[in-house]
Amino acid sequence: MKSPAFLIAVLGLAVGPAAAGQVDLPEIVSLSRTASTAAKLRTLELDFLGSREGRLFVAARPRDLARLEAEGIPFRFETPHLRSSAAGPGSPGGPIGAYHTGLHLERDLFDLSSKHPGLAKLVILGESLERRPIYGLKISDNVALEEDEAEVLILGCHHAREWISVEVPFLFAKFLLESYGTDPEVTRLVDQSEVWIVPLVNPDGHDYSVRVYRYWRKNRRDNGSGVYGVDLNRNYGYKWGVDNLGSSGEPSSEVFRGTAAFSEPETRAVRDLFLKRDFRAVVSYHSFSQVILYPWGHTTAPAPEEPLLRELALRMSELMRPVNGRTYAAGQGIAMLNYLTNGDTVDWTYATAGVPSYTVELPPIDQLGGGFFNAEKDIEGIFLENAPALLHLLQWAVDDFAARPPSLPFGLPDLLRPRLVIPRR
Ligand code: 0X9
Ligand code: CA
Ligand code: ZN
Repeated sequence: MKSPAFLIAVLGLAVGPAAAGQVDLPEIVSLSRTASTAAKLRTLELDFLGSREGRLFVAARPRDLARLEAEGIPFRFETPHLRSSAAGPGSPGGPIGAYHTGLHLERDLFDLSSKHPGLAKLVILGESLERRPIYGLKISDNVALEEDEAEVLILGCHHAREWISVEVPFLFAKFLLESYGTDPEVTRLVDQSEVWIVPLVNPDGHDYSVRVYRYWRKNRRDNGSGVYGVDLNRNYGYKWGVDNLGSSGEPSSEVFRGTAAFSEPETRAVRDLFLKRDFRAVVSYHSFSQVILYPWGHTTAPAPEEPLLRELALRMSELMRPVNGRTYAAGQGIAMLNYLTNGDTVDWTYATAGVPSYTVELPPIDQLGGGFFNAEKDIEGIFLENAPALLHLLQWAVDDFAARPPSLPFGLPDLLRPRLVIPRR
């Protein structure tokens, strides 16, 4: 699990303009975690990846390595060890192996919707800063109709480098569509619900991670002075920027919140979909840590109706464990990850609609387990263990939501639900 040092150390790593045709590729290095290195890390603004067994792991480009040397901080190269499980090029699928690039995802989403015309509808929810479409796939019987059915939202890849978080939502869509008509329970659930799947919320950042800098996290907002990116998981509108612990006002920070809530077109696309629909549950996929997190992220105080949030999360975790023997710990953000987040996705969905909203951090559990690099051969297993959790949440939304309607006891003004028009292709 990530340590409290995360926020301290993630003070930002702006990737400056690469010298003509040359990319400054980072190494993963580890440093011993002492009081003096921790203090120096703050000032060095390194890209902190996680900690384990008294060592801090950072992605360091040559410039950063030189600084570490100048500071006399000893470090150890971990790249060869950690890259052994990296996705490599040349495998079937595309330029990043079994993982989807944005273009491959687009192709596969089109394929899915054209193979299952009555069940799947592909919608452009909005456009990224660099004008890439942000796709949502709606899955339901009579998909062209708006029926009064339980709606569930599944999001992936707010953070560019978390490639596995594209694959789980995509594979879940494929699974629902391919099991329809064969598996009676999936058929029942698809008949009685409308599932919205948005596998790639941050297409610009993802593309940058694929082509230029694997560790890119934010979107590609030009903040001026050669500094790029807003952390999309700090840009939502509930308690946005409420303190400098859960996000940063510093543009070069890896957790830069942007200049205003929903300043980014990518978060606006999710917001507009959410406000237009009537979701009963939300899951937003990230990596890594192997945990199920529920609100609040912005405070250590428990959310209203925490018992329901916890009960569902624990049940999801129980259903996941037998698949591959991996345990996803469940809890409130601060309890699991040891740091606060403000302006994150699920705090906003929970505050806005009062419905169970989860951040699922996919495997591995830590940096030594591979960090943001999941082996291609592990994609399927990670999907397979997440499927029962998603199905359980879908069952709850279909069967149990009405009996236990979550309320909004914390006095938020009931947000207007403007009739937003979803752009069509
Ligand atoms: O910091 C984040 O945005 C998420 N972790 S990640 O390493 N994928 O960046 C965690 C968000 C946790 N959210 C809440 N606790 N509400
Ligand atoms: Ca329907
Ligand atoms: Zn993330």
